Amino acid sequence: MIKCKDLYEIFRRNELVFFTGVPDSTFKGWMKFLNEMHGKGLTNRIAAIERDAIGWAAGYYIATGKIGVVYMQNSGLGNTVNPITSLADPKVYSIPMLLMIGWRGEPGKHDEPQHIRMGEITVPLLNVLGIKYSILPESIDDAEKTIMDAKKYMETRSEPYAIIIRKGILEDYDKGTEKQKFELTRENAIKLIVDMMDGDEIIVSTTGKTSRELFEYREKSGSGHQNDFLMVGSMGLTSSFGAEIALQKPEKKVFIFDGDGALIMSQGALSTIGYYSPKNLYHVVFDNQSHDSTGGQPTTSITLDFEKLALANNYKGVRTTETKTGLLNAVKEMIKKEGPQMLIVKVRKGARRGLGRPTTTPIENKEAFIGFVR
Ligand SMILES: Cc1ncc(C[n+]2csc(CCOP(=O)(O)OP(=O)(O)O)c2C)c(N)n1
Repeated sequence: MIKCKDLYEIFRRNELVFFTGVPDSTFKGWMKFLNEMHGKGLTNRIAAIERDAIGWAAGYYIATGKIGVVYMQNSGLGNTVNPITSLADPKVYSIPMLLMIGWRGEPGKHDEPQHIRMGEITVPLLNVLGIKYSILPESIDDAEKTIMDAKKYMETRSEPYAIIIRKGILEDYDKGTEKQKFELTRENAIKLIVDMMDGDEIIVSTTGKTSRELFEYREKSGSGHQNDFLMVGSMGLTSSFGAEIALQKPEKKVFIFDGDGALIMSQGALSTIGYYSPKNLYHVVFDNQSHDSTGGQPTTSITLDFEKLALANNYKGVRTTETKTGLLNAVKEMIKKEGPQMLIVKVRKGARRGLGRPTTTPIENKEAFIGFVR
């Protein structure tokens, strides 16, 4: 296993000190390290979506002549295909950058359904894109040689290069716990909202622990899963998916359970939602100011005014709360109003230990949900 500090020293010796991307749990220790070291010898530019990270790294190269490192989970590789082929590719601007890709769904290893296809096609996709790659070796000396060779390749050819990171290769760096400023956990907030429903509402819940917590609560309360669509992959798509269901099924109240990271990733969808304005749409954002599901890395939510964002996009109303009583009151008031409405719930980072994963398959989830919705 490679220590974060040792990996950083290799990057530093190779003048690779600019990092940008969207986090992945495959290297969550490394992400934590980058966040802590930001401004102290390296830059960690938090990107909203992987495709933007290609833009940040390209801008960095053009401005400084130095090569940036773009990190991502392989689920985000598809989001980079357009800027890789139309900006970084040697047939266009020929911009070198090092892609650091976490390999979920590696063939032969157990992983969740949403990672299987991308795990299989990660290497073929790099081949199709014409990107040379290596798999990061486990020994530090071999890792150093890989990164040095990658640097040489990028410099001589002025092209992107990819390093694929298997699960368990990088150390799980942890440096103490952080102070928590909010009263509610995301799981508590989910339970409180679900308990206020009368059973006929639809919930579309976002990628990561939100969907896992909702699933477990439904299991525990024995209410079945038919009302819920768990968006286990496709981060950011709960908003468009949920809003279209609301437009097609105006007689049902549709709740979107979103995360700040996922909402930021798909901010454009808010504009479409506001334009078509489904009256029955209630968009709840659990804002823990982080990508909690991949290890709690910061998002840019701290400088984002969600209330202004929603109103600027033509939502009919918006409210923010951070307490239990505030939440109960806000939901009671919100569902009396015409949508689209947004409710921002400020929650603590973190989840319960031992939180499970859905035990039904996505196909079972889809079929039960269709049965309820149609
Ligand atoms: C396109 C894409 N990029 C990255 C990921 C990895 N990923 C899964 S959940 C998650 C964090 C989501 O953060 P947020 O929406 O704020 O919800 P939280 O986990 O904080 O509840 C990330 C980065 C992914 N699934 N898909």
